[in-house]
Amino acid sequence: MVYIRKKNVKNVDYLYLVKSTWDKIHKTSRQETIKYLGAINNVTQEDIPEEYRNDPKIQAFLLQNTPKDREKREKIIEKLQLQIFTSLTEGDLDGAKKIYRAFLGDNSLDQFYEKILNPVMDRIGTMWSNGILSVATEHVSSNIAHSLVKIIAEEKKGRSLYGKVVLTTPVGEEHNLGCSVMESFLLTKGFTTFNLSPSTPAESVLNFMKSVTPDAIIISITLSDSIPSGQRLTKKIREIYKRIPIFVGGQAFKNGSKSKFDASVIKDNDALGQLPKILKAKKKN
Ligand code: B12
Repeated sequence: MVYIRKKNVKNVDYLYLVKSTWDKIHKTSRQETIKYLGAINNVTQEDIPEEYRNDPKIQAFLLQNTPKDREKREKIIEKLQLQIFTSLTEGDLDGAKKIYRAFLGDNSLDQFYEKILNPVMDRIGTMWSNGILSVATEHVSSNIAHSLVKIIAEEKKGRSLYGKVVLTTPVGEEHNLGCSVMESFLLTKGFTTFNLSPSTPAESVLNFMKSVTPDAIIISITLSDSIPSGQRLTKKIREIYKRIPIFVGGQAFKNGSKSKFDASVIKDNDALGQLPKILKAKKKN
């Protein structure tokens, strides 16, 4: 395994490319410096020997640690996006996991979703709608993305501290990776989640709510055609739960839909990192 090590000398971080190998005889790992890379602010991708340059772990480290120059940062993100695009479209869950793990070494989970996975799903959708990708490839990609998010949710589950959140999509709305992504992120932030998506009839949501008494509801809507169904679901929940915080959001609101909901509509699709704060603030009120 190859990674970058930081050494601080007189308040300046210096980087080294290091190879770690397992010494079978002494049953210990050995570190060997492959290359001294220089002071952190001057290191670029070009300083990394070509055979290691595309290693997701190295990319992720550079992304987090040498981000002063925007252009460099964008190049690294592009590379990681391309790598995860290949894993998703080729049905390679192990490859996708490797990229996620490498990225998470030095970056946060919401960054992984907002900078890597979501834009790639967006690109896959555009390529599919332009006839560049087949329906089958789009389905394979979406299934791998779901499996990846499920694995993340399972391994990242934290202690339950901040209350119970129900996530769902209204009837007719089959897009539910958004709910799974939000669920996995909220789990890491100490929420208990119940993901009822996709396309849950209002009656089932209400019955479920009776049994778990949640603290908040999140409704994700992707298609603008599903907005009326989302409004009906919100209305039915409100008839019984007058004060429960309901949050509505998703791609259907990307173009500034003015549809009225008896709920908080969150139009910023990049609000993932803010979501725990928003939920906690509502709980206090
Ligand atoms: C995968 C996919 C599918 C899969 C869904 C599988 C599944 N179980 O989810 C399948 C194959 C079923 C599918 C079907 C269809 N799809 Co589709 N699909 C996609 C694709 C490629 C990815 C969606 C995705 O998972 N994104 C990643 C997730 C994580 O992002 P997200 O949902 O936006 O969620 C994030 C944020 O929005 C936000 N968020 C979401 N909800 C909420 C709620 C709150 C409260 C908050 C705060 C935040 C928030 O946080 C989330 C995490 O960061 C998109 C392309 C794209 N642009 O996204 C097209 C896309 C959405 N699909 C599209 C279409 C047209 C369809 C179909 C109508 C195709 C057809 N003719 O059959 C059907 C409709 C099915 C239905 N009735 O719902 C269009 C929609 C166009 C439009 N604007 O209306 C898109 C944009 C593709 C395109 N470019 O044309 N699709």
